[in-house]
Amino acid sequence: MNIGIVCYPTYGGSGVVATELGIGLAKQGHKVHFITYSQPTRLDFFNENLFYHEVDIRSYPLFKYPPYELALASKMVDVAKYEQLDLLHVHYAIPHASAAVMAKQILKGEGIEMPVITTLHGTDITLVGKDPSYEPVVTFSINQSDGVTSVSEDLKKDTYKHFNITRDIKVIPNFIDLEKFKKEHKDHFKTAICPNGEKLIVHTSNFRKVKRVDDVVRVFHQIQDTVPARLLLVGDGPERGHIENVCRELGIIEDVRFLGKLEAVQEVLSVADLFIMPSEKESFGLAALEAMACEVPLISSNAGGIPELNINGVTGFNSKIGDIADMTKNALHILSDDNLATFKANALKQAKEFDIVKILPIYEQFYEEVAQEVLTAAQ
Ligand code: GMT
Repeated sequence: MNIGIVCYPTYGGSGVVATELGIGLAKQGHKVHFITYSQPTRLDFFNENLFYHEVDIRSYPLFKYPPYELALASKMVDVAKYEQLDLLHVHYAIPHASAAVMAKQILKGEGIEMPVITTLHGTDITLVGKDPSYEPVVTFSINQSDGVTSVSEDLKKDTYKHFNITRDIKVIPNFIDLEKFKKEHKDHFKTAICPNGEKLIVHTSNFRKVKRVDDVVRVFHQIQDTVPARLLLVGDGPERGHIENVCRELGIIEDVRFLGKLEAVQEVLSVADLFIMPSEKESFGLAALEAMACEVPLISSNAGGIPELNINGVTGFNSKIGDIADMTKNALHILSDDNLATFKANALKQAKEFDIVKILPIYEQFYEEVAQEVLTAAQ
């Protein structure tokens, strides 16, 4: 197929999923056209089936806010027509779904039927989307899409709860490339960070409030009362400065390293003993899946779709949001010499359920079904 993919190209789960999906589809022989405002982060190599179309945003003194959605819709029309797309797949509802619905209408006026699939990723529903400033447009564009997917059962449930949705939502979970995310032998790295055999705890996120990085640091602080440990914080974002202050106040700054936005996060995960994801909201938790693929067990909150990934008592533990005492107790259980190897093995086993090799064909079949339905309805 000839597929147009629209996503946020920067760091972030939805952009990563969209880009890895496009790369996977290209390897299967599909032609994939990314339509975004800058080159997706992981799209930094040549493949004969991958194309990139940059959205051109023209500003004008009259515009206080340049109308990105209009420029995006125009670009979608252009690419759909001239590259003869079979389908547009947009990731993250705002503003991609509404721009796609507009592009679809424009193309229809020119006699071109363009199937539109929208994938809901999380905050486009649970945080931003349900805000009254966006809700009517989000509802409209979900209902006007020809196919809708969500990355977990929980996100699907939330979507039906918060919006007046009149169509089916298919759950297609996040996935992982196990060739890329696997435990590597980086023992020298572990020795450098944990010279006395300390346990290594890792958290990766975009450091937004919703990630509750405070809780990571507080759990780590309490773990240290019993087990010598080090904490690596990967990523960056608005809460970073505040978290540094919390580490200073708790007197643990010497045991915490801020690594910033790392491209090869699997190298760090390869030497980790535990991953902490205490999020307030989390539709799926791709960062946790990446950790599990590198054989790292999980301490998490029970928010959103996390329990669909982290099986309580098997791959790690889920606690109530903000229950630092419970998270600490569970972390110590996992880190004990008797249990760690089993939890690590279970984490990898569960990650294999989300192997891209299993999930990609589900997308391909969904594309075929939706495209066929649109063509049949138009005849
Ligand atoms: O977690 C974020 O803040 C980034 C966000 C995004 O849209 O890029 O991630 C969301 O989509 C990911 C991919 O589907 C999911 O794995 C994350 O759980 C989800 N984040 C939230 O729901 C907070």
